[in-house]
Amino acid sequence: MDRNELCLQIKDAVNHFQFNGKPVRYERYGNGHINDTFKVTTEKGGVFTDYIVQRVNTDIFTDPNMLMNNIKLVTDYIRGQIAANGGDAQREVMQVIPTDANQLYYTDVNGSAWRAYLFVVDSVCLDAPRNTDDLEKSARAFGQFASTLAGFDAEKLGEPIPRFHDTPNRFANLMTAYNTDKCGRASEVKELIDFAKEREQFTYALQNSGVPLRVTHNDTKLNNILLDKDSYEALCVIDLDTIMPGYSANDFGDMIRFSANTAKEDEADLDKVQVNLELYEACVRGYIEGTGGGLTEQELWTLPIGAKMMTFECGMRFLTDYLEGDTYFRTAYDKHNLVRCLNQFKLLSELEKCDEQIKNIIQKYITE
Ligand code: ADP
Ligand code: GN1
Ligand code: MG
Repeated sequence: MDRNELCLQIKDAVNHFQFNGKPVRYERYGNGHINDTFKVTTEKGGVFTDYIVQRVNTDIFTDPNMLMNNIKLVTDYIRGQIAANGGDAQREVMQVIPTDANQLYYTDVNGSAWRAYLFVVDSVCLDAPRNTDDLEKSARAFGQFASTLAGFDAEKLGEPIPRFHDTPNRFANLMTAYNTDKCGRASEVKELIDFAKEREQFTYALQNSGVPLRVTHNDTKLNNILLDKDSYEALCVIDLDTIMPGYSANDFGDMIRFSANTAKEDEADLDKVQVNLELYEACVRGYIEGTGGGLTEQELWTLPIGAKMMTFECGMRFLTDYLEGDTYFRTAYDKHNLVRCLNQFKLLSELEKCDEQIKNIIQKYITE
């Protein structure tokens, strides 16, 4: 969709929510790869209130009704837990703002689905940790998020993206995209395909590990958590689109993939892509503490598998999207997805080299 069209759509959408006052300002916001996100400010009697308004990517989330139902169920449940523990429900859990027709999302004349959340005041989010403390705190918050949801009945949740972290299936999709070669890009990526094929057996490692399915977030990037703008304490887990049953190793692993990389996930200079073991350990410490003893020992040993799995899977997803014509992830330039894949595959090779050191880190937190 071009910018003008999106502009017209947001102008209309902001008038359809139960906001406090009239919308007076809106701007593009954040660095997500999937939805179109805006910060919207309303005014009533000199009082300004901020909201997040998003055009849901319905090419990816084909059932916005199920999606928003999941989010409402989960956020209501978390709000109940916060109230029981004396927390600040205004800032620690996302709040869905209903539409003027009292629905969880608004469908415009073009069929686009729009939703709104209260903007968590005085919050920021990071695209990279500034230090080990940032990551430890965020990992702890993602761990706490998992333990808060431990009592939530997963049967109530729909599956917004089927087989989201089914890594063997992601491998099969990559092979199909490579063999179909819709955009004539296959010859460019032969080495990357060979790299993936050498690791096909590994894709089954979590499914064969016998660890339990839990209610997981499934997209635990650092920029999916809000921090207090002054103290940088973790406040609120966001981007709840992919909450589904999954493995704790996937949530842990996606944090490592994104945050223990010495470079951003789309850094093109691969020499800069290394594993920062101090950040890795901070993430282990924070996540295990956050889950409050809720993970079995067997699960703890799968955490490093999850780190490699999520890195591998994400690399394969970027490459699949490149081969299919860049229709899934938002890209800023022609070979963006290819660069992202190269980056993730380099990170995977680096993680593989650190297997022994990482084992020692996990051991430390199992015996402590
Ligand atoms: P995407 O699925 O595209 O990643 P997100 O739901 O993660 O979309 O939102 C994109 C960005 O918008 C986040 O990284 C964060 O910066 C910001 N954001 C989202 N929800 C809120 C909120 N309730 N309060 C403040 N900022 C938010
Ligand atoms: C997407 O939505 P966002 O930007 O937080 C993607 C994740 C990927 C990530 C890679 C629904 O996350 O699965 O790991 O990009 N989300 C979806 O940066 O596919
Ligand atoms: Mg996001």
